[in-house]
Amino acid sequence: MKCKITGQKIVPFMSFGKMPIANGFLNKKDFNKEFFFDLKVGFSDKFSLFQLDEHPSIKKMFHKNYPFYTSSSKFMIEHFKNYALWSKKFLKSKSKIIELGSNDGTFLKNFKNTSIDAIGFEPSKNVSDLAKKKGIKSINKFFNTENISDLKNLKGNTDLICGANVVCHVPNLKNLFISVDKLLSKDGVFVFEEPYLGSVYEKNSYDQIYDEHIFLFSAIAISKIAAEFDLKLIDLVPQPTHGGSMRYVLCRKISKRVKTANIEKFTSYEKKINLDNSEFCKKFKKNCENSKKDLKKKLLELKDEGKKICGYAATSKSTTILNYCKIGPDLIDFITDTTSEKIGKYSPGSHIPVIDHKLFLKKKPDIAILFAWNHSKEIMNKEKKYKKSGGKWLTFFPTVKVR
Ligand code: JHZ
Repeated sequence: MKCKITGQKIVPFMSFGKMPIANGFLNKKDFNKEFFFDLKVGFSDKFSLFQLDEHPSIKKMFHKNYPFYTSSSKFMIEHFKNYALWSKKFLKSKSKIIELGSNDGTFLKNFKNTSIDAIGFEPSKNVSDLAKKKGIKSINKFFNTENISDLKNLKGNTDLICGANVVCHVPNLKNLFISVDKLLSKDGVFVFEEPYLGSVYEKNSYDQIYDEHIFLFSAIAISKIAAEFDLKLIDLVPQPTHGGSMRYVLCRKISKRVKTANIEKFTSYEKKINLDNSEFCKKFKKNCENSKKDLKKKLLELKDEGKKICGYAATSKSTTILNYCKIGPDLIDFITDTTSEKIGKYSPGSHIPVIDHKLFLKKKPDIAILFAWNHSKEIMNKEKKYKKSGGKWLTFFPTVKVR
């Protein structure tokens, strides 16, 4: 395995086994031609960078029918509204903004009917089209040096380049940072929020590791990467999204913007738990293996007791859990979901039927595994009837619990 930045050799420290595309929901007729790759992870000491070894091509992952809509959660709609409000401190009345991976326009719609000129880059046609329908400028392309070449009026002129859950999806980070450099204004900022390695390690939420998440970042890793591209990390803002994310704020090295105290705070914390070097990897591997054993054991016990078990939300994350723990239709009868592209299909690799969320109560499951555990608050609120009728939730991070 080679570091995706330096090209230097890395020895992978663990494999989660053969994995399909996390969002590759499929029909029965396609089971025998399903794509798999070896989900191995490694750590580059030079950049303190947690990364995948192999991954499918980006075109295989982000295609014309990508089954994830940012607006599928009320919490995320609210989150992006607040993100937009927060980012206004970097903007002037006529500023230009570019969002990377703008999906269905949930973030950019907050700049509609303002004097701000906002454009999104979104490689998946279905979600990009939905944004366009809402009146949002969405370029249906990957964000890279080639695809930004036409944006003459944005060169050196963009005050905010931003994204959420996107930079960790880009294998060619070098090209991404070069593209940012071409577009960013002198005092502009590059802001992105991504699942945080510190949270993944502390909660053992290894389900953040799947094909699309090619990197898991920390403050130390981003500081080092920024320096490589003449940028500096000036602020860190922890976020509750996706089970624990971090918002990184970068600007040009020559900018007069100053670093906040959060840089030192999170850097020291990460050093304390060894996220700056590969020392933590051994413990992380052991934690994943234990978590896998505990979850499998609990499911087998519940099945022996004759319980009807289902999954709640066919998340990308659940693909890692189901395939790594070898959980299939023998243990889980079905998974309910709200996304039309997933309903009626089967879960990647594990081949569990995905059914419409509207059938959740009607099917009367005894146990529902909360795969969208990051949306727990929102889901517990709307599923009070399930609990009242005797249904139980199974959660698995940081430990397996049925309640
Ligand atoms: P959710 C996505 O991951 C994909 P996922 C992506 N690759 C990424 O990086 C991360 O986000 C950060 C369903 N659902 O948000 C709808 C219900 O059924 O945890 C979706 O299928 N009922 C861009 O997929 C799925 O969950 C509900 O009440 O792990 C979304 O899951 C809710 C709230 C969701 O993201």
